[in-house]
Amino acid sequence: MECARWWKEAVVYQIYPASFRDSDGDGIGDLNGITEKLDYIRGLGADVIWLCPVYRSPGEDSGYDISDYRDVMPAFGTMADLERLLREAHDRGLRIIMDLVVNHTSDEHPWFAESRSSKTNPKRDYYIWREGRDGREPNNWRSYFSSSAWAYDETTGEYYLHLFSKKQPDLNWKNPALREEIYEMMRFWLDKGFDGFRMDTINLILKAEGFPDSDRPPATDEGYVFDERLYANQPGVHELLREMNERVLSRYDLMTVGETLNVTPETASEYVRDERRELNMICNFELMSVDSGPLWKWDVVPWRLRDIKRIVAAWQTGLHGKGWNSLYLNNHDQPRMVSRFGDDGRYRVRSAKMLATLLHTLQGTPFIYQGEEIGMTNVRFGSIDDYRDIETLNFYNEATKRGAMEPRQAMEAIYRKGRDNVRTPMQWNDGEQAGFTDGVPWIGLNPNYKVINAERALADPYSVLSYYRRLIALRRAHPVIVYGDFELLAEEDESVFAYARRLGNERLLVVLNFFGTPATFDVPSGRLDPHAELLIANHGGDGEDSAFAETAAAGPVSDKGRDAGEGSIRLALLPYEARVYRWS
Ligand code: TEU
Repeated sequence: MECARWWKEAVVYQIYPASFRDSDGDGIGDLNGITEKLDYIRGLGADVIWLCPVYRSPGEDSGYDISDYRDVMPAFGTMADLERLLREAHDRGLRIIMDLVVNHTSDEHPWFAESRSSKTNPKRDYYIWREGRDGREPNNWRSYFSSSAWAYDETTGEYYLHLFSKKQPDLNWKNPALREEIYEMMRFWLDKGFDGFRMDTINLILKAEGFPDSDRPPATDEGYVFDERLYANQPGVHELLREMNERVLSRYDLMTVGETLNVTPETASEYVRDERRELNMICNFELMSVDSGPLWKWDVVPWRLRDIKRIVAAWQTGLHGKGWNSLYLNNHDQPRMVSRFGDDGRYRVRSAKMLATLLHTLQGTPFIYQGEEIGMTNVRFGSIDDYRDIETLNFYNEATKRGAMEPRQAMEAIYRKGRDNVRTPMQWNDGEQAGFTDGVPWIGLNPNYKVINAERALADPYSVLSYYRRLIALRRAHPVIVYGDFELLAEEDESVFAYARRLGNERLLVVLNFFGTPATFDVPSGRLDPHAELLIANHGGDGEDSAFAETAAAGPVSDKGRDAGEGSIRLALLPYEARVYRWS
């Protein structure tokens, strides 16, 4: 049995401040805008907010390039606004975790200004500097945001490492003075009362010893190789996290979530097992790569349900009893879940609810990304000039300049995978600028706000939002959802994802039709009690199959399932239907 912790039972709501709510009409979301909407978040049932970076930043990578860790981005407001947000949140029983971005800073951070000024500056060693090799970069590493991971700096004639953009130099975590500054900065926020951290790319903080070349073939004719084996999970990273835990984290009652790249359930457990004293939970990417080809995420391939099942099951069973995971189907870096894994046309509402059912009936802490709860979708802007995200723009330039892709093809990839899909403004109502701002938004709105918006969702008992509220309430009511074990059923079934959860005598059966065609599912014997209660189902009132919807209302199994012989029960499922049964 897992030991109980508040952060295991919590539901997190992720806010991307620039796109949430603009209170002062400059077109950029802000802190006072978030404060305005706290009742909305509380009303949903969430209990923690993850605030994406709000620190001072030149905005090269939307705040993930920090120039002052102890100050607030002026476009978002002031320190007083942030403190008020925290107070108002706490008054409503909501906690706030901050984004901790300490793999790198902005190149406009004063530490970097000093570091680049001379080879003998005391802060030289806060970053990673190397001499070139034969007039080129020190090695063949490729950055996450295209091209070499090294940039040449004329002042001293050396290169610095940047795993992300050139304006995001990597910090040197081997330097104890640097670590001390970071721990001090963490205490600064925790002493203000913040409730923890989501730690950006935290398992990249040490790089492969000696910075060896990758031996993989280069992806492009530039010759640079993207090789996470050399960037992530390097020896020594656990010692550093234990030091951070000892010096800072363990002194407070916190929630800590490490964004970890290139981990398996096994390597992930090393970050989160209780006795390791490192982090509470991690966030991993395996599910997010099911629709990517081997080269990069822009090489979009269809996902297969069997991969989704295999990955979910591996994480559910692999970490059970060993450590905690976060659950998400989208975030500020990933496309909208309903567009990616569901159907954002005819079955938008039902498929969004089906995916939400998955998210909220697994073991782990669910993370909801703003707008997901009203079923917001990907966007298709007409021109590359409408896009703002650095990763997207770099990809477009690289792919089209090299002639590797036609512009149209590159745009198609962006429509599927680009990060701006989730960065369009939150759709509050069907009025001017969707109620996001009185000014001109910094990035275009998704034109579907007339139909998809929070005001409408709040008024509709059958909306995606109403369904999220019910799911969240179920998590509170039934410990089996949080603490139960997991068994994958009917692994081979090509359209239905089904699993059982169990805690003591309490049982759940979750059945999800993942596609837009009806399906039948024969429940393996013993996995559904004929007197089980239908805890929640996702159809009815969505008008998406009017002929069926009202007749197939909730009720005990015996009303709905037919006996498929030998004691097994056959369920007939509507397109994208989700059902959760419970008994004890
Ligand atoms: O993301 C880490 C990361 O690996 C991303 O580059 C991810 O692979 C990519 O966005 C998928 O498209 C974190 C932050 O979440 C992201 O917003 C930042 O850009 C990045 O770190 C650098 O700080």
